[in-house]
Amino acid sequence: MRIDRLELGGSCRVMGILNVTPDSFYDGGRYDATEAAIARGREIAANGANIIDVGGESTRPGAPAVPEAEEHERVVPVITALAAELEIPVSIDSRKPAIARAAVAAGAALINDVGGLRDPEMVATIAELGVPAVVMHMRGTPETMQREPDYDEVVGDVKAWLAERVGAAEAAGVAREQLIVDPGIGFGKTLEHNLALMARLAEFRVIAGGVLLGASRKSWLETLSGAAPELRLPGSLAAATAGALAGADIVRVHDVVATRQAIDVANALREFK
Ligand code: HH2
Repeated sequence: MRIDRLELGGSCRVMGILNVTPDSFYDGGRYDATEAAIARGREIAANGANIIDVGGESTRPGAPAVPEAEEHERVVPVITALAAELEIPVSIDSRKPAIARAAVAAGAALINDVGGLRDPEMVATIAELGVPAVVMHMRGTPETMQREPDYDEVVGDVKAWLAERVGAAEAAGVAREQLIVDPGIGFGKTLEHNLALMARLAEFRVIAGGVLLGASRKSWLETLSGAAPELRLPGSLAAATAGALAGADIVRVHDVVATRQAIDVANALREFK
């Protein structure tokens, strides 16, 4: 199974973000032309990423949905080029089963579903293709998720939701080890919710085959320290390092050079006997 190429287990992996969008909250508009995106993908690989996550639809709070044909046009040529050329696996960040399918046909080795496998068609696609997938927790949709998010007990609620999604996927023929769970930092959460999830990240390890943390440059860092997106690298490094020390298998980040060094330190500490 292609999950072998991800080589999960042992050390924490760095997933470099490549948003082929005009409107992503941090890198929107920088790589929305195909050639610029491919060049950025090469750079992410050369900078030491273990995985490249290609997305064609922003999921920032309030973001509108992108039509399928447009998302296809954004991501498929980039994935085709990078998957053919690079040694590291390419991942598709999409909530749409048809995009996930086209991306895998173009060479993607991992499906990153921020919709958390809520679409039965996505579950069927993953079962049929046998590729590993990230199951992320989100409250509502990007358009609605930050409207007064509320939980009984956020860590318990998110763990139960993810376990339920993993169980439903298993019942549809997906292997549990094929799935990587993600608490969805910033997706329908307040600062306190995000901190609780990060502080207790280790508890998510028993749910499926791995854990992913995506905290890079998100707005909780501004709530905590007043920094605008372009000034959030130090906080992002602290979050990635804390995640790796809590046992994250993958950290999803914008800044590969700096995060690579931080995660090398965290991995050395994890492995130190
Ligand atoms: N966060 C974003 C997008 N995809 N996928 C996973 N698994 N986990 C995350 O935390 C996550 C994700 C949002 O970040 P970004 O891609 O930089 O922004 P935008 O959605 O505006 O493109």
